[in-house]
Amino acid sequence: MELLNQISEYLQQGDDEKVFELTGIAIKEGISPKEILDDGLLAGIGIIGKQFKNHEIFLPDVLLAAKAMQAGLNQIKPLLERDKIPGMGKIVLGTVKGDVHDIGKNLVGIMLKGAGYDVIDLGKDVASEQFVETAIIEKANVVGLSALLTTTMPVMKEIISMLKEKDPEGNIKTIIGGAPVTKNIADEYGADAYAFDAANAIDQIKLLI
Ligand code: B1M
Repeated sequence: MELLNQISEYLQQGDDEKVFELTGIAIKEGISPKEILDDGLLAGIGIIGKQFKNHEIFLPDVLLAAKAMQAGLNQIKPLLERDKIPGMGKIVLGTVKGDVHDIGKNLVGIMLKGAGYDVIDLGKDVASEQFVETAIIEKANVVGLSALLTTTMPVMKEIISMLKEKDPEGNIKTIIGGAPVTKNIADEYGADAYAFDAANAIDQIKLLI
């Protein structure tokens, strides 16, 4: 669809104002938030990822595209969250220490809130101790960890081990995700679950609680 292609194009150009405007128009035209997300925003950031990998663009381009992605996400966020049914469980969520990638984590948070979960989002570049302390103090059901770098992925293992020490009964479950993470890695790190995307995170958390 032309409008969604335009959203993807402007996102790749890093034009956050245009992405914000066109996402608003798409909503008014009745295009579903899922379509806007998949065929507009995620399509655009996916191309940016490939170009960056192939050294066709540079980090500042990726930063601008990420800002534009966030502008679009902000528009569809209320729609993704609107069917909230409270009381499903409490999730402590964040991107691990050393990692500032938060778009995927934010998406997981938005979808979880929309599915009725109480989400405590600690943000990005979060100290391992903060995940563990918050989970214990808040009596969380699940700790959700995101990592986008192969170098920060092992931090998730550290957090899972710390949590197992503080909560030997295993009342607090763990779920991990992010582009380099796989089911095998989740098993190796001792995580209770792995999710490949935001929708799958909800399915997995439903099984955990
Ligand atoms: Co960076 N970056 N980046 N980056 N960046 C990647 C991840 C990279 C794959 C690009 C590439 O080379 N192709 C590469 C990592 C290579 C590797 O480790 N193997 C990379 C690199 C190298 C870097 C820097 C080191 C670059 C540099 O400085 N030289 C640097 C690191 C900074 C740091 O963290 N310390 C860096 C910086 C940045 C920006 C700041 C410019 C920006 C991030 C802005 C932000 O997030 N606010 C950025 C971006 C945007 C990307 C790409 C292009 C896009 C990531 C993204 O947002 N995708 C990315 C390339 C790529 O992934 N294709 C890349 C969209 C998002 C919706 O998907 O995050 O995968 P994703 O989340 C998905 C699933 O993974 C899953 O659900 C989400 C939704 O479906 N998921 C979970 C995620 N978390 C989950 C948690 C769960 C469950 C599911 O449970 C709790």
